[in-house]
Amino acid sequence: MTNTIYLVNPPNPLNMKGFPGSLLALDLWVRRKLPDVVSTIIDEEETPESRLLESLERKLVSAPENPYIGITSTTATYQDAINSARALKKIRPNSKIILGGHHVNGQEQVILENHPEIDLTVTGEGEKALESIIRGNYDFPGVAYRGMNLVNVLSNPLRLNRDEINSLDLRNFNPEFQERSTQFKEINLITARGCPMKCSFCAVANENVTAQDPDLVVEQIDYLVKQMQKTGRYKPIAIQDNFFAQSPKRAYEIAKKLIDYRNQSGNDFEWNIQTRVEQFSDNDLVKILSNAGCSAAYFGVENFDPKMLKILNKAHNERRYLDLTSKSILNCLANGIQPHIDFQVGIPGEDSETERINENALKHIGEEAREYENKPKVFPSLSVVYPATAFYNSMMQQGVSREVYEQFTKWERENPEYRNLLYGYFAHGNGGIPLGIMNIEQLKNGEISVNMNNLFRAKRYVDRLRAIDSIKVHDYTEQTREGE
Ligand code: B12
Ligand code: SF4
Repeated sequence: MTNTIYLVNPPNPLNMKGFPGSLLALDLWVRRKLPDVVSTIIDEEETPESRLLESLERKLVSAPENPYIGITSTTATYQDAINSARALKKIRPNSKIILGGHHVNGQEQVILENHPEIDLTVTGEGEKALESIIRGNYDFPGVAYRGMNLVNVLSNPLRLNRDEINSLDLRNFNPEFQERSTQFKEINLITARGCPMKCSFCAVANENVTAQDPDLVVEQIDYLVKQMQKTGRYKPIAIQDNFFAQSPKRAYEIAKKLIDYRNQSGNDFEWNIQTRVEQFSDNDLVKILSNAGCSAAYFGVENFDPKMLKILNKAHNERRYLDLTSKSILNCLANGIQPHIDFQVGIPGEDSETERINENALKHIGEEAREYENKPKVFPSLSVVYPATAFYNSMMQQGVSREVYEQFTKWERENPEYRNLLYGYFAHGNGGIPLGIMNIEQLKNGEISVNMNNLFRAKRYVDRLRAIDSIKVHDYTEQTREGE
């Protein structure tokens, strides 16, 4: 093959917007490891379906006959990624098209069987796998192709080590696309990968954390602050690590270094994080993070009903988890950090008792928040099943076909008005299967059918949460950002 790789962000008409960090990291890795290879990023996020072919044709006009083309895909953009692959194969029939990203994990065989336009898939962290493909070696952990024994695809392929994660320094990302990675009114910064917890619904669970050194975190923030000073456009920096305070020691260290940096430079800036509640029950940690400029924390609380927490496998000890949740929210309010509560509705097994428990818990939080200026903000989302999760395995055991995402993502893409019935509450989990509001028997027979009673029950439930005093319930039709 050639020494050319194109890295494509597919159209993204229906989900939260923002340039994928994956392509910035892959592009930097290729430029570093394979200096003779020309890496070009193509961004089709805003391209309407009807203009996709024409747009790609224009961007590939001087491409060789047989380039490598990598496309990134979440479950939410899967259909658009496949459409992009079809268009690209039409334009360059001799290209090798590689699909990577969260949707691929566990779906390699289904994708390769259903889509001749995809030549290779990459599971998990893609840097080393992509390097190996470009070097011509496809027999590499995480790489799958038609004709190989797909049972051999490693579910947990080679991950980057600490030095390698440190080498993915945002200051060296492609500047044009780094600028586009600014989502909404925030700038994304990723300083760690993985999460060791095993939440049943989560697409990034059960992997040790690999994190950048605190000094590098501060240097990257310094760079972003100086960029903002140059352009005069000030935005909070969103640290998009799955579980920021997983190591409280590292969180303390970053906070201390940022306080020194602020004092020495005189620069003022805001940043926010995604994390779990447990570590935030330590008021000293919350205080020092606040002093370092942390203005908001997104907690994947998910639910206040111990029964649901068990189903979600959210905590080892549900009662203790709920105590720590209350404490952490209060610590945030007392220290001027805005607490955001990610919250799931429509979990299979949810009943009126669950609704009552959650309404009461949120009322109680509202009452406690009354004396503070900040009000906790709740981000409701419909519980969904993503590939390569414990929920996925249980959905398979119930008899749903492993091809279900082929049908569901297509159906969802063609029926966007379905989300409007929930006024955007579908939000976080686009593309995933909202098992709690589906007619399961039909789903098992390959038919996509929403149980309207369950859908409207979920809507009424969220409407009641919206009426609670002193908490704000987010409306996803006004886009801001996603939670943990
Ligand atoms: C920042 C972020 C966003 C940003 C940026 C989007 C993006 N695509 O990066 C914004 C706010 C825009 C966003 C939006 C959405 N997000 Co989001 N987001 C994240 C978050 C927190 C970090 C992503 C990131 O940059 N990671 C760092 C990079 C380096 O890792 P990576 O993306 O996994 O990429 C690596 C591998 O996957 C692989 N890879 C990826 N693409 C490719 C392509 C090729 C060719 C190869 C070889 C390899 C490869 O190699 C990469 C480098 O190792 C993740 C959680 C997470 N930790 O990944 C959720 C996550 C990706 N988001 C998720 C969801 C659900 C959404 C939305 C659907 C929300 C919504 N309702 O609108 C949309 C979808 C938007 C889209 N374009 O797909 C889910 C996806 C689950 C799934 N199975 O699809 C995740 C995993 C969160 C979760 N735990 O459930 N998101
Ligand atoms: S939901 Fe949060 S805590 Fe649970 S596995 Fe995912 S990232 Fe980790």
